[in-house]
Amino acid sequence: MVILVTGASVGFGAAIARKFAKENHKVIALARREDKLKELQNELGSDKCQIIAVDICDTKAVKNAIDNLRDDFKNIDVLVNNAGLALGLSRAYETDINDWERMIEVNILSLVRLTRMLLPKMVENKSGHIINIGSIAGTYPYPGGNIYGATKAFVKQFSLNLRADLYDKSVRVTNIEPGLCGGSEFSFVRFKGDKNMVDELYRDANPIMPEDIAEAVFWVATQPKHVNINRIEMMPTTQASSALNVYKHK
Ligand code: 8X3
Repeated sequence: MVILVTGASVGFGAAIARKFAKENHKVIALARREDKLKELQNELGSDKCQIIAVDICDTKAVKNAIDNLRDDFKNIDVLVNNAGLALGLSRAYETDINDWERMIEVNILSLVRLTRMLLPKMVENKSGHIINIGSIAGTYPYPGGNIYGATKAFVKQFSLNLRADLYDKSVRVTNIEPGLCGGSEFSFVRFKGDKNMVDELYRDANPIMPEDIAEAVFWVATQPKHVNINRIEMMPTTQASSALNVYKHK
């Protein structure tokens, strides 16, 4: 198979790229940071890994790179929409509107554009798989999850609606919904580089790891063709959805 993974320079994306390459599939690794992508390519080998160093939000550059892929990488079987981010954990009335817009731009707009770009060929080939990396935040609300959770709820519903359009086209769609995950830059980005907050969050939490996500992605992609896994929701054993809050007026 040929797999295109976005946000592939570190974390989930790099783990997914490693897993598929290890299982002898070809990986197109897309991300902004060329140095990180080159390291990954050196590790996996250029016969197994092609890199696209672009900003996922630059649709023209993404399209241009995809149109110019090496012949043996041209036929993309699986798109893993992994690129995404959370910015801040402030209450909705205090948050920075630019953070909200950025999350909508990356988590929704860039995902939608790339999916729309690749879908026609999958439909024409009567084969393909869109694997979205959603989040438990798309199902369970929590304070400060506001727009991040809403973007992931979008991704969940978009995945289900894609299924409705593709059930007769042999193209599969899956939403993988992880909870607290370590070993990635996710929380570092969310807390804007505040290492103490990151350390505090993960201390003694035994979170799931990028390799756990990669296993789930690989599993859904390698099910028999007649099987579509709609959703996988995964949390560390130490995490659960929170109790409902009741504020008591004094
Ligand atoms: C991130 C998972 O638990 O931080 O998608 O909301 S969580």
